[in-house]
Amino acid sequence: MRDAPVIFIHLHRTCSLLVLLCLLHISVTVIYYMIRSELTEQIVASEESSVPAVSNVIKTEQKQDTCPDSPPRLVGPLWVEFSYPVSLGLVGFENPALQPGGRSKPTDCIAQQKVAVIIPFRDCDEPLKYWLYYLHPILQRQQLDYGIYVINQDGEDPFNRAKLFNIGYAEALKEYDYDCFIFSDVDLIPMDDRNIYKCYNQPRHLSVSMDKFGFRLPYAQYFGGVSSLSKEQYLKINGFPNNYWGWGGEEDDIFNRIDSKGMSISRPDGIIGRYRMIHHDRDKNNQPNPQRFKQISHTRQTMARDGINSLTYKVVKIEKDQLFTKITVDVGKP
Ligand code: BGN
Repeated sequence: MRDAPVIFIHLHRTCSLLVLLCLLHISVTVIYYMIRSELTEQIVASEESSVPAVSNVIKTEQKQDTCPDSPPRLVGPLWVEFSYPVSLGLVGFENPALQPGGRSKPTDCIAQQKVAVIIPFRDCDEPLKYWLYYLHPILQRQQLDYGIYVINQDGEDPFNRAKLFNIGYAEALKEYDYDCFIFSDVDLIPMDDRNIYKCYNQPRHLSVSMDKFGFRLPYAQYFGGVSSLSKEQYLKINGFPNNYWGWGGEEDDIFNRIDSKGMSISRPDGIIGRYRMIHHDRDKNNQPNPQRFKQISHTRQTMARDGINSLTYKVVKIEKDQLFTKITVDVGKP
């Protein structure tokens, strides 16, 4: 028992030594990390200060030219058929570079034009799948900076194709500085990728040779199916009419507008301009518009007050799919 204090003193000393060693270790570690973080900050700072020089070099190396008039990857005539099913999943898988909303632009050159493709729509999911399946690869080969806008008419009132085009124009411009607009039916697929979906120095009619018309124009002034107008050409004619409810006549009104402003129609030749139409049930709410004969005879009087300057509508929903932007709209009533 006499030894107990001695043992206690020994223990006390050993513990003190251990505590001291521990403190020493902690201090050394803290100092080490402080010095290390100081050094890292200096390295990062010196790297940051050298960033502009490095990115300048990269920028100079990556300076891109405008894409050529004849895109190099075009293949010409295309095999187009609708006998096998396609899914949106397949289209996404085959077009991995697409950005949300069905956007794409060339990576190796600067696109000549920024193109919004406007598709009027109601209850036609099947044709839309084929349209996306065929058109996305074509538009990418054509080296366009483009986006796809599907404008879906809400409700059961008669279909208003031309007003949906106007809405597509207005909505697309809210998103990007487009300078060219393609107005396309959902069921028309080009059979040749040399039929370039861009704008020309006159309003363009692209679907000149459709299978349903025996691969020829139904009449010389026909402007239906697929067409393109630059922003400038579109504004010159005050956009499209808003009052053609149901089937027929609106493209004749658009032709009259173009004609009355002294512009002409540009077209590809009958081989490059070939199209296949996807067969589908006609919208039950798209009966022939009985007013159309009277309406097209007055285009020149009505066009200044009926068009993009008088457009009213309500957006019901905007959906961003990987392959397209779908905008559901309330277009009002006849
Ligand atoms: C025309 C229609 C177009 C239609 C083409 C092709 C009219 C206006 C009165 C003559 N025009 O006759 O809307 O796209 O046929 O089907 O009906």
